[in-house]
Amino acid sequence: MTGRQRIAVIAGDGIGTEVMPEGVRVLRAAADVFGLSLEFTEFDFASAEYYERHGDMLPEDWFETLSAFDAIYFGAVGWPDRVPDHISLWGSLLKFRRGFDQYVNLRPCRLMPGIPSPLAGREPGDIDFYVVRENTEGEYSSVGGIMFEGTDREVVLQETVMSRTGVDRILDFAFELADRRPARHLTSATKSNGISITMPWWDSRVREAGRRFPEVRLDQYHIDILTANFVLHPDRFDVVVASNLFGDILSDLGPACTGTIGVAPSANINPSREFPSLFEPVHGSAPDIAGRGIANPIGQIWSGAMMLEHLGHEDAAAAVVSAIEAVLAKGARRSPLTPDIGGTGTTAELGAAIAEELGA
Ligand code: GGG
Repeated sequence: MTGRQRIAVIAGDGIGTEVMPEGVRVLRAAADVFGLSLEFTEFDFASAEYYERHGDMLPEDWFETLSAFDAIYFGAVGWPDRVPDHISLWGSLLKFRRGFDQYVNLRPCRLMPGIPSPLAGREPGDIDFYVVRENTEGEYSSVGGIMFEGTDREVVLQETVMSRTGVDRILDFAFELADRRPARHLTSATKSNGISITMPWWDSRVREAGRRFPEVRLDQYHIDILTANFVLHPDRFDVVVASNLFGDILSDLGPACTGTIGVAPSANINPSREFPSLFEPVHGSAPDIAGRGIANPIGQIWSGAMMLEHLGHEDAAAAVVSAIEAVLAKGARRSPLTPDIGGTGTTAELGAAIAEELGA
């Protein structure tokens, strides 16, 4: 038993509000089984509804409020019919990532039992890699502007920002992760022939960092051929590191190769632990299926397992992942799998089956 740990729960928008209760259900079950003291506090901000009421995605004191927590458990944000997408994202999730210096976005990509890969002949174990995405700068910069707006001379400019501190620290994290894994293989994604200043510079920082990790085999790819290789040879990857935009794209493509993005988790980590880290599924709010109770809750639940690990509960985290695998392995005839993975189950039924598998 450790001391009480406080978790801020922000369901957000769309299917975020449907998968989040299942994530919390499984975390409560894990807390019961492993004797953990987890306290959950729900917040309604970072949602279209909050924006419509307050004219902003977050309250003014969001930073002080959330700083008091040990971790943030997040659902999904975005409802383009109600709030322009860039306002919802920049007004919430990107503020958290930057404000809490969560410079690592860690996204595991694993072919799970019971989920047929769209790639022929792949079995669980064949696809098992991490995407390490730089999370605070890069192409997601707010540096730029519009001149002569609304006229036929309109000019639009947005810069990519790469700092030595920002790039070196994400590369170190990726190399350290690769160094701890049996394959000891790191792949770096850029586009250095076309993007001729920032990307060759990233490449040179990768080679420099590589000298500090001589045991790690380093590959450097252009992003275009790398995406082809994700589909053709996903078994060739172990740890993949990329800029903010490229990492975002790769971490949707990777899980798609494993059958569904619905199971993919992510951790937005502040490695210094000065501020809370944030755990969220890779998927967005999917307004097209919101309200139907059919969203896959596994990405949310697996993100909860990553949060448990971050909070020091490795056994509980491993048990949650094993429970997910066990429920999936039974297949759609014996488990209430959601439609994206071939079943007819609901979000709540799948969440309950995983909690039950934990033995709570
Ligand atoms: N749970 C993830 C989520 O809500 N994603 C919305 C989105 O557009 N995210 C972009 C990003 O992760 O940078």
